[in-house]
Amino acid sequence: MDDTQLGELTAANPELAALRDEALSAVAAAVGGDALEQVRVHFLGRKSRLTAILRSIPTLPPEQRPVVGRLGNVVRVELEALVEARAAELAGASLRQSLAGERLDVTLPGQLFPLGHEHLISQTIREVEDIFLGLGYKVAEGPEIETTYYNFTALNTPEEHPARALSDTFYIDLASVTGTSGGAQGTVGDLLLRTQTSPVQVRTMESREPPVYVICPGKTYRPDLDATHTPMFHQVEGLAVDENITMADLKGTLHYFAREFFGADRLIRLRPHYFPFTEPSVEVDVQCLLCGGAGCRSCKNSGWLEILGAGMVDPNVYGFVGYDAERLQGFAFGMGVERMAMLKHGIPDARSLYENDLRFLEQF
Ligand code: 2NM
Repeated sequence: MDDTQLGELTAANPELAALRDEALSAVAAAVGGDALEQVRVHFLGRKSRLTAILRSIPTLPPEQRPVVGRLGNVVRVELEALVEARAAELAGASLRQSLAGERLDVTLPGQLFPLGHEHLISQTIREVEDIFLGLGYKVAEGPEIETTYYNFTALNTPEEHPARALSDTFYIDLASVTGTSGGAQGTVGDLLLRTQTSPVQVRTMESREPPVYVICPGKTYRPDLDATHTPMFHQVEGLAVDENITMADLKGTLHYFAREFFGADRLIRLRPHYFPFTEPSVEVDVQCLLCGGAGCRSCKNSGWLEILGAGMVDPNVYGFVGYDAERLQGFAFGMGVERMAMLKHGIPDARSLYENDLRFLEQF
């Protein structure tokens, strides 16, 4: 409302002019949404004096009616706009206030969580994998619950072999698991926790054509518990099947591995041994890591430490997987990961690997 209109209004209806003045101050003075709403109802509501004045126009002297009617509406529209503007102003202020109060300093240092790392056994598996991946081998994995066929039979291990004995193998009693005698799911004694990872190699040969170069890392299970045995342990087994593979390839591969894993200049030696799945079979020793071959307590004065078993795959195994034993030769080897880690790091008791004592595990 400009000054001319205000003069006109004051002359025509001083009460309305005073009311406008009062409302302007009240709106400006309102702090907070609730207070502003009270002001709005008081000056613009159905029971307000402004509404009463506008309603009473018909009773006014005729010459006042158009002026009060016109200027009364100007006042109403003016006040409504003012209330709205003040509401926006108050909302902005309250937002600014809460933003200031709740401000986060994102540059403060965070809460530090102690960083973990891979278990020594996982690290060791990785190390062995890396060495063979560098030679072109692939990594293969398979089930930890196996059948006697894959764990023993297809590995040329006869029914009466002592490795199959109850005392050397965790058999799974299906009756105790399913409440039945097995039935279609197999007879009790057919399932076991694999005692080696070689069943993975049998499965690999079943599903792939040669040449095959794989290593099979994973958990294995045998009922032993002492300073050098835990009932769950890890193996990495390797298998190479191709044409024209000889024992010289096996020796060269394992010598390379021993130097990569234990350090340059390490010598290895092969001693005759027996495994059902390889013929001939050998056990492989590495020069003692402590005395270098001179003889000490660690190597029981022999100068050598046994690290793995190996051999040329028995042709009977090829018969089980449908490979041509006349055309193909191959070698296989298997190592205990716990044993490798213990030798490399001078760990006297395998059980300490699985006691979850961080004072021990954090050393590696
Ligand atoms: C060993 C020692 C010697 C072996 C044999 C095979 C397969 F599947 F080719 F017959 N896999 N692993 C093997 C051979 C494992 O572990 C001490």
